[in-house]
Amino acid sequence: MFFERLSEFDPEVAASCDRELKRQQGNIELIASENIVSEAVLLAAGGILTNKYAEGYPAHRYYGGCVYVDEVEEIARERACRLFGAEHANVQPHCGANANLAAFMALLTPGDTVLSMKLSAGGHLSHGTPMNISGKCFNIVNYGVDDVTGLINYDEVRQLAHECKPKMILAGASAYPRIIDFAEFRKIADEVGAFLMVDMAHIAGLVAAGEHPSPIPYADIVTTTTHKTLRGPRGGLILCREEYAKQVDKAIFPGTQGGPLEHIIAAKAVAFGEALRPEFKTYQHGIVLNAKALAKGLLDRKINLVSGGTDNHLMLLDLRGTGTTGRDLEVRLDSVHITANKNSIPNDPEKPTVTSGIRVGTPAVTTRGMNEADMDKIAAFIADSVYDFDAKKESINAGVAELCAKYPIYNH
Ligand code: DSN
Repeated sequence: MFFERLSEFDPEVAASCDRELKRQQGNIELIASENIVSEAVLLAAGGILTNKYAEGYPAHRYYGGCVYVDEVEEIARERACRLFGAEHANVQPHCGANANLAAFMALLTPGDTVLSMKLSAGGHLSHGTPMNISGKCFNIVNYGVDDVTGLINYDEVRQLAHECKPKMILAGASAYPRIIDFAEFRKIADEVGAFLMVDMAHIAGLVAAGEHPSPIPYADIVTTTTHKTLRGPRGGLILCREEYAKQVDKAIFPGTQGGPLEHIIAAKAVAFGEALRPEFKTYQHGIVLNAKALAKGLLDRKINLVSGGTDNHLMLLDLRGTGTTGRDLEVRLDSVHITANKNSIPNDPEKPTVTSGIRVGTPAVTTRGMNEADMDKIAAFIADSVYDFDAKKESINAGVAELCAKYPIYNH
């Protein structure tokens, strides 16, 4: 439906886009960081604002003709502040990694020490890994998770903070299935005179709806992407107190980015508007209920989970002892039209390209309307893929096709 008109101009690209739409329709999407946006978000993201250069900020641009993109960017900024109860929003980051880099540049000087979560414990590349600019320009010290419980050990964070005296502590993760105690992070930061930055990319939708405690009252700077649980277009966002507003804005432009993507900012504004509606709270609650149902279904079928379950939208399957690796299971699931990603688990004996874990999440399936009973079916598909794949492959495929047909996307 979206590509009929495009195909009149470029049938080759339109055909690939159409095949991708069919893939999304015909697959169960369990990648915890993905979602399915509304038609309104798609329309804004594909709109004519892509034609406009607008370096700078509303009312302070380096180009003429910005009056209407100024309106759109102001709507996005105001809605983002209202949604999260923040004093200042910068809606220009092209992605989460750019938002994180700008947050570092706003508060720190290259060479400063940052205490952040280890990548292998569920952290993120842009939180200071050596191959990322954050790791190349700053002195990074890492905290992990407890070997037995899989939880953040706040005593370890405190001890490391007192030892390394960081200029900033960074809380937030890409593969952490439990509540993060931002108040405790604030206490630790205050004890050592550090800034507190929170990357809430994975849980932003849950935070907006009150399903996860908000970092806003505790953090000096909060970054997020807009496309995960928040269900907006692919992009980034920075929220901060007014006292850091100028530093943050300068760190994005001219610090680390050029012209903002005003069409994507329009789509962010639309998504923030959707998130301000009551039905968004129902949706986020559904994500959490579905995650708990999926976790129960997996545990009932003898699949271990890191930390024993989930409080949020995701869980990490611990495949040690099942005879399969994260890489193998990702391939098997792909072949039965279930999409997930291999993921290291804490102290993983396998290398990162193999892993002993699979990360799954419920934002996209909940958007499609799937419920807790459906999660139990999906848990059975996954467990059968682990323990009895050859015998069950055909029936899993049929079950996936039935579920996908029951919950169409974009009425396709
Ligand atoms: N790559 C994202 C994820 O999948 O969690 C984080 O940026």
